[in-house]
Amino acid sequence: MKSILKYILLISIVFTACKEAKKVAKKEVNKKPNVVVIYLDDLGYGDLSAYGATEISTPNMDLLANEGIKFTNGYATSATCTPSRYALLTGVYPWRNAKAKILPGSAPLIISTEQETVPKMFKRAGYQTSIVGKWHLGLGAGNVNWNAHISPGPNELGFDDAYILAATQDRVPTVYIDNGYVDGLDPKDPISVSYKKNFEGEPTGKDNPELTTMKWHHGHNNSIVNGIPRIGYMKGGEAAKWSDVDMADHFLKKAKNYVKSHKDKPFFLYYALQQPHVPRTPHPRFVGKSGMGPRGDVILEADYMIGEFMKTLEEEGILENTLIIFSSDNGPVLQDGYYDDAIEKLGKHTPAGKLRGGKYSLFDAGTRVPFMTYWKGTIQPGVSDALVCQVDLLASLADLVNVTADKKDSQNMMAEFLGKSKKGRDNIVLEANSKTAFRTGDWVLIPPYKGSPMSWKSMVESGILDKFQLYNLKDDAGQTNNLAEKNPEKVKELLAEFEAIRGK
Ligand code: NG6
Ligand code: CA
Repeated sequence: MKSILKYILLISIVFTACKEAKKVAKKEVNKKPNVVVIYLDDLGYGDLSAYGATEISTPNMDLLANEGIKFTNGYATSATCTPSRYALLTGVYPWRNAKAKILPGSAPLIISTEQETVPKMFKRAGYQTSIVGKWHLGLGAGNVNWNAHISPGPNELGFDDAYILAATQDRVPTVYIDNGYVDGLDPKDPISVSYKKNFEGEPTGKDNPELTTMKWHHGHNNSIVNGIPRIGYMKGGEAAKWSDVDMADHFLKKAKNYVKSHKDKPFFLYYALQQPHVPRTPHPRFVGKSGMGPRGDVILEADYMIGEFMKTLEEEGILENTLIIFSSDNGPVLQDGYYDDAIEKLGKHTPAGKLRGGKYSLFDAGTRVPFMTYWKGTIQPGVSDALVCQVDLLASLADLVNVTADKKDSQNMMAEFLGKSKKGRDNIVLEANSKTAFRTGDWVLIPPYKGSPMSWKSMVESGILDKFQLYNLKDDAGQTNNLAEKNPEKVKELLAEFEAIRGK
């Protein structure tokens, strides 16, 4: 009898010890949450139903906004892609690097391999790191040989895994790059790329409109791939060329597979979707679904992909241990180089919401973008007016995973991202086409610049005027009331604050 009791006691001790060990292990896991940055391309402040869109429904993005923190003053640093992505990954304002401008597909890497980056920081914290999707920060050191190992690139900047499109969907080379190698390349059919001149005998959008299925409006009249004329010339690589309509599914599959095969250790995944940048090429199952033409359809497509991705996190049992940060690299544009009915079929939809301007613009819609943080079970849903910026990811995430980082312009907004503080940044320098503006509190100062007030080809207001512009966003979110002339003292005060950061 005694020995039976002893036996039971022993079993219960072992059982409790196991339970405790499991608890500790869980805590251990919880200490290091996975981090996923979901980044869209040209998605506007008003493009999500959670941000007020009434003509389009984005349930999966809405879930992140409504069950996480929805930031109403969340910014990209820039009104175009390359500089915003530069800031997101390095924590450095892009106007500090003259090369951080929209890059051709053949441009060399603009981030030094010595520089601090978000993935390097994560690696120091013991994380696995990966990028799936759009890169657009240059590759190689000049004169890239697309038929050999392409380096330096994301792998040399801290990403253990990198499955990318080099630049943009509208730029050559129209192939995926898998850890430095063109995916599916047939060595007997090497790729050549040029942004200067065409390869002999190759058709172009300009000379062979009969071969195109999408018509170019401005630019975009060089090599034709899948019936779509692109920016830049390319020859060869037939078997490696991507299918535009399958791109979203393709990236989703890569992102899902990454999660499935890396879920046992903490990971950082930068999932950079290509929508709704041009060319807008929804998969046939999304065509016509928005009633708004391809731009609306690819927003629905992106929303679906995000939903599927979230399902994977849930199915793999790691949703509650994953912080998701969602944003877009710059504001919206309708006409960006192809005839695709974006304007004609827009109806009552307002991609920029209540904001003025759009992509390329110094006005707020250029840089103020949807910005959400979601962490099931950890972040309490809420709306935050805190001023936060993508450049803050470095310092904030370093704080989350408890390592030091070379922060530069990046500020620790982790408390804001977790909904524990609404303080935010005091100010932020905004950039569009290498011109800068300054927001501090609710004030925005745009210095005088030479140039056209309209980017005519894209029909977006550039925000450029030859005199000072001063707006107070508190009661003028649409930036219609220029207060500069009436408030010279305020202009002076803001300019001094601006120049202290930006230089004269
Ligand atoms: C512009 C392209 C535009 C788009 C943009 C980059 C022309 C006329 N326009 O130069 O279509 O590709 O670059 O967009 O070529 S971004 O979101 O990657 O910054
Ligand atoms: Ca973009």
